[in-house]
Amino acid sequence: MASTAADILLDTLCVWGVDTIFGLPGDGINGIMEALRRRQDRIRFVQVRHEETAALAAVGYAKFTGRLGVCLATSGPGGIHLLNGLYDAKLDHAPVLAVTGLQHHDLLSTFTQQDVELDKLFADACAYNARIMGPAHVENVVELACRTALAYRQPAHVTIPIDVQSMPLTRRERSKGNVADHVSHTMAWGGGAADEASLARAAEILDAGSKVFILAGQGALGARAELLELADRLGAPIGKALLGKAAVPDDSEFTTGGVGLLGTQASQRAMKACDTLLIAGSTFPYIEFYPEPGTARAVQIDLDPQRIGLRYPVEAGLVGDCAQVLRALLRRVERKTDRKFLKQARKDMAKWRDLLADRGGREDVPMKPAVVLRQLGKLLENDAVLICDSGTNTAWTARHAELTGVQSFSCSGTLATMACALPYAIGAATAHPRRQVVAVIGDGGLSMLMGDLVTLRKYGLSAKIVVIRNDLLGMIEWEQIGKLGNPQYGVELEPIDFVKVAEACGVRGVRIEDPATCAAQLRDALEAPGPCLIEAVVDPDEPPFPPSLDLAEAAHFARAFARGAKGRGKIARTIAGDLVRELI
Ligand SMILES: Cc1ncc(C[n+]2csc(CCOP(=O)(O)OP(=O)(O)O)c2C)c(N)n1
Ligand SMILES: [Mg+2]
Repeated sequence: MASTAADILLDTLCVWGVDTIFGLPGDGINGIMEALRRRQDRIRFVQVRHEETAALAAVGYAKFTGRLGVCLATSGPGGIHLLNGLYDAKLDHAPVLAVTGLQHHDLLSTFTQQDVELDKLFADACAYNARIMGPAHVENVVELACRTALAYRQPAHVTIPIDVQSMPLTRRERSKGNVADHVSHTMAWGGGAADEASLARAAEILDAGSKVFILAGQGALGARAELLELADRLGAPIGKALLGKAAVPDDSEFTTGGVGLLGTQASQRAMKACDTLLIAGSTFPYIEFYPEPGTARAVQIDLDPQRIGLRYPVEAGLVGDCAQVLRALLRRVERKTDRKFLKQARKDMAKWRDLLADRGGREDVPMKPAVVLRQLGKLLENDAVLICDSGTNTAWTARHAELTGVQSFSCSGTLATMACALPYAIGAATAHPRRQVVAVIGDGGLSMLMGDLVTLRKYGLSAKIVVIRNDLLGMIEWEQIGKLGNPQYGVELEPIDFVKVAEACGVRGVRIEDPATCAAQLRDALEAPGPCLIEAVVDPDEPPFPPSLDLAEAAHFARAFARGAKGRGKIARTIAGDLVRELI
């Protein structure tokens, strides 16, 4: 029997090492489903309940493995549902391939049923985007899609008309120039080494500085030993962008933790005070948190030359793999005897750790979200995968869940989409069935895609889902009040009993309301085999901001309350800054 286009598609994916596809069937991909059915021994099809879950699960899979994440959706609405996940892949540089169906090749663009030209729709999201025109077109296109996604760490997309999927490849299908077997399936990577001249300039800049700060991002995730050695050599504290949280462990004496709004005061102080900045694999987007332009000399390491100088006027750009470039720098830079800057950062960090211990040890009821995340951090296994969603839950996780050992972490960093955490957990648990996978998610975010709790059950994925329940689109309320000075509007959520939802999906559910039992309940839930949903009922009035507000922020609160914002007394009591209490 001659191979069909769908057979060639899947055989090509197999050659590229794909063994897992997240998706949901539909009449626009039945040809591909049939080819999948016949390859169950080689490719695992993970059926999800929403195509957005499929795309985000593929992103999670790619982020936690470095391998190609693959999602599959039917023509029209199924494909459209993938889009948010593909943008997540684009913005956070995850290699993802989307495969979709199109209507019959000879009915396309005739207002036929589900006639959505998905290649056009995905044009902005995907680095490679192709419509397959016949069975002889499959191998070269799919090969290029896989290669592009991996090479550029971007989403790629291939769409195949439903009738083409089942067409066998015959000799007459080929055009003369499309010689059979003319493409290679060997993946090749760039050298990853920076050029000599830039390395010499970078070493000169780092040697000249007396207050060096290292900003580590996602690109530095594989460079832990090198970062720590360089930090020691230069007496330089390391601050971490959120996607770089696992670059060095939070308990290292060389890190000041996170940077930015979700970060620590120790990082902020060091980043603002440094005279030399080394940006290692980060394009952390909040430019206002960098040193004032002109106050620090800067060096940047990035795989992508396009990204050099994007956020700060660097004097040397080192294009290459972080670990390799850092090793090259280590061969060139001197050890600094002046350790004052590092000492100050350590002092600031010790103070910050005291504050975290205080915040995470509170016994108030309703429970403070920091209590949950602090305990959770302590209970994570040495190689756990930690995921968070978008909202105040991001702030609690970023600050209070300390990563140690060889734990991994990610979230939707740059797109910051809600609802990524459960799909990422599905992707991570599928890829790493023996690692502990824990996802922290807001009640708003979970309710968007919670049908996929049942996917954990269906595939026996032992992920633990921690819902931070505040019955609120928390982050938005704080922005309305604290950033704009407006009373809150449209942010209250009709309560959902997530324990019951989990149980209805065949997943164990646990509710934690009391800080006194939080640690023990979390431990039990994490230790129990199989998936589990942990609903942590928290104080909705706890602000996700740093522990002190500036005058402008305090004034926003005062203005919002003067204009009728609800919870004046309660919110004022929970805000650490005396300024607010004085103003309202
Ligand atoms: C898909 C999507 N819609 C809207 C937003 C804007 N947004 C950011 S955080 C947030 C609130 C999230 O609420 P919840 O999931 O309950 O988390 P919480 O802030 O309460 O921790 C919203 C609406 C977003 N980032 N993504
Ligand atoms: Mg919420």
